[in-house]
Amino acid sequence: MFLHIDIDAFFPSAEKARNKDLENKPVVVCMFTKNGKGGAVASASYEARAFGIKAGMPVSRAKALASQDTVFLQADVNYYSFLSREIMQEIAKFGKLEIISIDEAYMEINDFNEARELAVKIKSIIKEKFKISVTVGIGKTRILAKIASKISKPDGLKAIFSLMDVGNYEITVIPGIGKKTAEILNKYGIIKINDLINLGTMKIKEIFPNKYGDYLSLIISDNEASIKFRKKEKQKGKFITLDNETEDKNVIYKNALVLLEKILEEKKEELFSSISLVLVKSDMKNLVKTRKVKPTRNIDMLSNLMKEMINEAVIDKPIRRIGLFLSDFVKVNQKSLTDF
Ligand code: DCP
Ligand code: CA
Repeated sequence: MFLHIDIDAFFPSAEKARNKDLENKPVVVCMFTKNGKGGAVASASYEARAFGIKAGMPVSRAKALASQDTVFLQADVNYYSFLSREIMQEIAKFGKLEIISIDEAYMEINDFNEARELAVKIKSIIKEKFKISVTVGIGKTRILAKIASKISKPDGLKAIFSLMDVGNYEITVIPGIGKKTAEILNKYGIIKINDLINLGTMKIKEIFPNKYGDYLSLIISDNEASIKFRKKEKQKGKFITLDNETEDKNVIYKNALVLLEKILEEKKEELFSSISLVLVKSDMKNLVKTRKVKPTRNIDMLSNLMKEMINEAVIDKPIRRIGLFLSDFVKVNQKSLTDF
């Protein structure tokens, strides 16, 4: 059995935990742009979700939907990371924890009754110590545990033994089935999980003759499947050709910074979760460095990462072209341990 432990509305809950005045209020945590006008919603408390406010939405749209007493706050990612570590440490006292994102983790437990007792214990301890509610899903596989928590949020606890247990839910509760895949499957009349189970592995592999089809097949057979594929991240990139080839890291940095500013200017609402630097050398060979980040559009943070990458780069030939790519933050269902 696996537990999937997922903190409810993590960023807003973290804000509520340190400020009693926010209790029961709609709270929207945002990544504002530098001038404070634009930006995107990072997460909305459940009270704010009732107005239709969602993660990823432009702040302007969220403000239009919000009630008068809705509180908008700038994300304080350092605090959330710190809190995340504290909470994960607490949970890790009960067993081996596989942390998959800032607010999600799995734990493998041998026995079902034990899993259930542990889930209750974890929920109450986190509430008591941190004033934060978590949802715990229990499942035969990680995916089933994750589905269990997804459908029982917030403050939920649910166990699933087979995908059939959730046959009446829409296919989109399956991690990895997003809007686009759902649309494809809907065309085949597949709306609910039961439809997908009845479709069978052969037909699934016919529709998706790739790794994704293998993944869905494993899921409907209640086998452990790892989501190694990710939804395609939308990338925004730019290149600049230097007037004069150079090995001077300061010159490279200054040019890269211009690219960064341009990309941020063109993608005003986006948060980015990875930054890649491409240095094209005079022998036309490429040097590529990438850094993952928590969703951000903070120019200081991104430019610092850029500086780090440039400092690390071994520049053995003059550089003639510089490229910079930022990837949009897309919600992925499973992130690797190293992302956080
Ligand atoms: N996050 C973000 N931008 C997004 C999605 C998430 O910055 N587009 C951040 C804020 C969230 C945190 O990651 O608080 C965890 O994401 P979840 O998807 O687990 O969402 P929440 O914890 O906010 O809500 P819940 O798990 O209750 O649905
Ligand atoms: Ca969460």
